[in-house]
Amino acid sequence: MNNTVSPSHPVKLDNASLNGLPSNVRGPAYDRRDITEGILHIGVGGFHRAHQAVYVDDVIAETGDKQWGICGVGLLQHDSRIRDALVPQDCLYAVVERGPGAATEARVIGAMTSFLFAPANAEAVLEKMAAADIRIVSLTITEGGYYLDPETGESNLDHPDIEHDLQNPTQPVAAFGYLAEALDRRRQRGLRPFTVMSCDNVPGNGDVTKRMLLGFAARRDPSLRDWIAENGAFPNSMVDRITPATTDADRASIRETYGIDDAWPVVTEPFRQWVIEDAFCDGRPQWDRAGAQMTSDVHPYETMKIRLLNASHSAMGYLGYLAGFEYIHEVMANDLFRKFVADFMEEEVTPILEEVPGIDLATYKKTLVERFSNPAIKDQVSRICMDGSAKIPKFILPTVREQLQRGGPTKRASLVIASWCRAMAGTDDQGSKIEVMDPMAGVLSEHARAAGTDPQKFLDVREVFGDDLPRSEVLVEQVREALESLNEQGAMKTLAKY
Ligand code: CS2
Repeated sequence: MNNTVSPSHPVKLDNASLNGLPSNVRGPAYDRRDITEGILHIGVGGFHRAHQAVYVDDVIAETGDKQWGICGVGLLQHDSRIRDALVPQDCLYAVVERGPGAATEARVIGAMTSFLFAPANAEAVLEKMAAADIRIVSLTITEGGYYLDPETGESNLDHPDIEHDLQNPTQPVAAFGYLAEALDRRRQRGLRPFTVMSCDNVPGNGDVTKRMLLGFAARRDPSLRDWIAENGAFPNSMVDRITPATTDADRASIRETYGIDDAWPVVTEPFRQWVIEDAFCDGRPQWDRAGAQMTSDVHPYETMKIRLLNASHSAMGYLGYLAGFEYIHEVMANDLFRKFVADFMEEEVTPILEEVPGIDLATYKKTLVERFSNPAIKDQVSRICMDGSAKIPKFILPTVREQLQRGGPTKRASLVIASWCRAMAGTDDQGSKIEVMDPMAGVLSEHARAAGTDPQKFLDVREVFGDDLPRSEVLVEQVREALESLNEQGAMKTLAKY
């Protein structure tokens, strides 16, 4: 029965409260008691909970197929926070969609039915992954979780985490250590492998995951590598839904508006998109019944999305940071910024995109501008600017490389690189401190400060720019010009010139 609940007595989310949800909150349209878990997901951040988990929730409701519940897994120490939030509420949580108008929609997602915190019990995670029911292991381990070399796009198997996992197969720290050990257990037990499905914004995310895992497994045992290569599957995918970090203000407003007390709700935009390569080795949910697009070739979709959406985000992020903006929609409300982003997409990115089946690029870009401008989700500039060392090489630099090769325009991308350098030096145009949140913060800040207006020192961070980009005279000159202008005149005046 649905009730209208007073915000002063909010409903604490858990299985028992599902029957008494306030009338303006939609609960799972199925009984979750007999769900079995067929998916194990590593990296239970807001994005996974607003994206894949929502699709699964819809599929279960739509098809009644209950073999694809999700077991969430956290690998990082700070994932104890999400465990402490989710486990007491039976892994239920609210997803609130906020469009640009006043209307918002809240629903409670039931697709995740358990959560395991790996640092406390690696063995439990490995055994769960090795269990016969688990047929898909999906990943949102962030762009940095793949240890990619910026220039070759190949994984770096010499990374200390990978080294650690080779030495300690039953106490891994990286996702790849877990995958390899669990797959080995399955092989020994005569079970099929699970499909490994990456849902990160990494170009060719499935292919990259496959190469990394096979390379890692080969070091453990060549026969394990061959077994995975022959029997496993690694679909590529394009994932999209802008999902800001949840704030205390979100928690409070959800309590107020919907009368539910959720320790960690997710706020997101109404838009969502998922294009998945239909390559699974042991079945999959009918995601197409929930609006996902199954295809044989994800590449054009994913390139379009990463190079337009994510790259524009980085552009707005670093320049916006310098100009003192807090939220992306504020950046977009500024004419100079809006024009800069539109021109960057149009002149520097669009020429290198191939045709994308079923998509009109002009409409796609227009929709992006609308999505970026959505004031209701309050997407944080600081969120966008996190982990640039893993994002810039995937979002911006491939475009730069291609344009340099064909003698095309890279002026605006160079300004983005320069703004990143300025931001990594740690102060904005008003002299306020910028907190650098990046695993490579130390190196980046050091190089950025040493650079001043000499781009070479910053471009020398090989892990980001490779060996090729610092040698491009065109790029070095353009970044130099941009840096000089940013230093002398600040982001706003510089934008006016671009
Ligand atoms: C953002 C993405 O982190 C970032 O820099 O560009 O998180 C973006 O919001 C998502 O990829 C949208 O699908």
